[in-house]
Amino acid sequence: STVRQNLLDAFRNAAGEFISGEKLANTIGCSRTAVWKHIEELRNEGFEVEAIRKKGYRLAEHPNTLTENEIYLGLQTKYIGKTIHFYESLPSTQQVAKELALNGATEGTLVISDEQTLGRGRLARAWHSPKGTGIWTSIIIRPKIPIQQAPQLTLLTAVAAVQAIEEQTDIDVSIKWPNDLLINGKKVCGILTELQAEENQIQSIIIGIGINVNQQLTDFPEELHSIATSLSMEVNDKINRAKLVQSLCFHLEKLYETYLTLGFQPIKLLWESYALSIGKQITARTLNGTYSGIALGINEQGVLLLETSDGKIQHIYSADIEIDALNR
Ligand code: BTX
Repeated sequence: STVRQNLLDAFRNAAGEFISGEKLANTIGCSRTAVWKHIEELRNEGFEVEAIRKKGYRLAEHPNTLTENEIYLGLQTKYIGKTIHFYESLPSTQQVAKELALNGATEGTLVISDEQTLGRGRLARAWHSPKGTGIWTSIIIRPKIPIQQAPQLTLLTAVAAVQAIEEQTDIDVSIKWPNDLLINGKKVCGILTELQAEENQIQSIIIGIGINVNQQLTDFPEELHSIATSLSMEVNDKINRAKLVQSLCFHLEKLYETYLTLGFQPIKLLWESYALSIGKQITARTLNGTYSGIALGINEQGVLLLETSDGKIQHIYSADIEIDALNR
């Protein structure tokens, strides 16, 4: 609710100092009883709110949980993540975000679930999303760009996710075109972008992001043991998921603003600096066939350019790529 958000804003502005109940009621525009009721709810969620007579209230501790309030409290964005739809469990956040987008949800609306029972990757593949361990989120954006440029948003999101993970963990992450984030060759994050268009006009893009955060090896099904990893497994520590979401929103908004004002070029440069496959011998499996060659880079559209042994340049729009063993 907005009262709740205003309360969190007030605590955030107070930066750990006390605020009187009266002042809270005034800035929020509600009764002191209502303030008290919302503070009780925050306490039930694990926030530690100190109350001292004559001084008022102070937010002392945040819980290390993933809740709407916890995410909102540390958010440093103008619109990405400002509206949060949090769920304990969902089949897939993509589906909910799509429905919200069709019903006019504002740009930056974020859907996040503590668990997905039917998480999806590309081509209807499954995305394993166990409870309480990862970030399973879908974000709605509404860029006024031609449809054929939409894949650029996948690459932009990959850069944002790398920056957020590196900021929160100090781990080096690399990107495998187009949408995989890898740590030491293992997948830690996947991105799925889907768009809704009408008469050749983009209505919305749903950016789906899955980040493996606090899983241990046994949380993954057997078939993922050799290909997947989590941030926690890499740093041997628990990672604060709410902070990571905040950081993701922050970097996503910054890059998106850059993209809208300056175009894809600056994003392309950043993306290439994290990309794993450029200049390497790769194999690309597309729906129309398999191609092998040297990955030259991406073009202005975000399309992968592959030089095959006969010197021809293939444009790869969508594929699974493998970096050939000898030159990893
Ligand atoms: P993708 O098609 O590139 O990758 C899917 C493949 O990745 C699977 O076939 C499997 O081999 C492997 N995989 C499955 N789960 C995991 C995992 N947890 N970690 C590492 N590897 C895995 C990638 O598609 C796009 C994933 C997007 C997920 C987000 S989560 C929020 C949103 N909601 C939703 O349903 N999907 C998106």
